[in-house]
Amino acid sequence: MSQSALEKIEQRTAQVAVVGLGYVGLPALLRIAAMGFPCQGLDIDASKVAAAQQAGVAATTDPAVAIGEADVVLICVPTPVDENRKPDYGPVIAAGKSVAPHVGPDTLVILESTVSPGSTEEVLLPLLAEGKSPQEVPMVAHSPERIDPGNHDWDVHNIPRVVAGHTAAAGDVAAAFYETIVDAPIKRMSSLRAAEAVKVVENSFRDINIAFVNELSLGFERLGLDVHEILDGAATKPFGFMRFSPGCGVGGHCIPVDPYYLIEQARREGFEHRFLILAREINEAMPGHAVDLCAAVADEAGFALKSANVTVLGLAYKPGIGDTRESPAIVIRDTLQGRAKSVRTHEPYAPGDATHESIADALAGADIVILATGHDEYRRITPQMLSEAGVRGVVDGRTFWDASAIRAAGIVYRGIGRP
Ligand code: SAJ
Repeated sequence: MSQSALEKIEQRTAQVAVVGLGYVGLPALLRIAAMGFPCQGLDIDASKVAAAQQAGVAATTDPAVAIGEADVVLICVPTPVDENRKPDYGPVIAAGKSVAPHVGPDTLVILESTVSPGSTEEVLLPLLAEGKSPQEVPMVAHSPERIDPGNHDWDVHNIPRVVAGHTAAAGDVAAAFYETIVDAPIKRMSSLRAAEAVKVVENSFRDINIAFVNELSLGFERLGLDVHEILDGAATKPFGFMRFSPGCGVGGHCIPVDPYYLIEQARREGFEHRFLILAREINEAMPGHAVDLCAAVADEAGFALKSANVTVLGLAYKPGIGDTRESPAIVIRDTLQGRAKSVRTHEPYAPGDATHESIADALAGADIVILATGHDEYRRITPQMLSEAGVRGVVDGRTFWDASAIRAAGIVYRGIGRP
């Protein structure tokens, strides 16, 4: 009798395939290989396959090669939203179709992508079961990924996981698998839907709390209060408060996206998540507010935004990386292009996406500088550098610079949530 997937996992002889070699799949594949499992990566993008191979793991664009002998298959593909903010299951559907012909009753397929409650059962499982008798359908589980790009303290090896199977047996095998690759608690959830709900709740929690401090910023600008001082004060409370930072917007492929998976699913069931929707509206309005602050700075400095050369520092959605997906800085750049005389950009982690590679060149001749991404590289920009470049106004989108030092240099300063 062939060894069961559980026995193979315990002996680390289970063949593991990882579908999708992006910021989630590649670290997972490397960790699985490091734990001694024979494994293969699969991606539709040959450059991602090459990157995995260069990182020392096997990878291919051929599903038959990657999945053919697999006992465990992880699906780690994107789950974006479309231009109407509707969940886009295209990558999950494509991955399910590429996996389906090569899996059988002894294979465990785990969806790690962030999806709304019910999706593993309603979207993926039917694809895997197509053309198969009930006895031939693979085991299916869900364990939402929790990778935080750029975070060096927490990654796939030490982030706790939640997991559930569409059957108890699938859940047992999935939990056993994660217990071999993760040095952290693995929490069994009662159902696939419960496991799916955990992730969208985690990220919706973050989005609404950022919206809270962003809305406070808009109010405090009018009250002449510095929201950062207030939040620092509130953060001295040792319990019952979690500090978030206001800014020029919320980007990335998680926080501004995941709430829509819950909003749409609940809407289909007749419930309107008014609070989640409002939080999204507040956060999506922040780039526009940052551009309005550019106009306010121009007015105060005695010129019009439409005659100003503006430099946008940062295009990425968060510091220390070059990922510009859903980035507020991109919205700021594009909005300014319709309101300023010229717009130049700088992005140290994705120079090819920007107009200027050096900070000095990006600053030279700028009337207004807006800091949109809080890259550490921008900490060395001094009021003197700004003055010498001819800068007359600054909008600090991430509360990054010293307002009084910039004002002392005769430069108009406005910051999100600052007087
Ligand atoms: N942001 C704020 N204020 C904050 C925190 C973030 O404006 O207080 C903005 C950031 O500038 C960025 C966006 O929100 O534009 C998202 O920032 P993020 O720190 O949440 O970074 P992400 O998108 O990489 O979120 C990931 C998520 N990980 C997964 O989805 C697996 C999220 O669940 C994590 O909570 C987050 O990392 C984290 O904790 O760093």
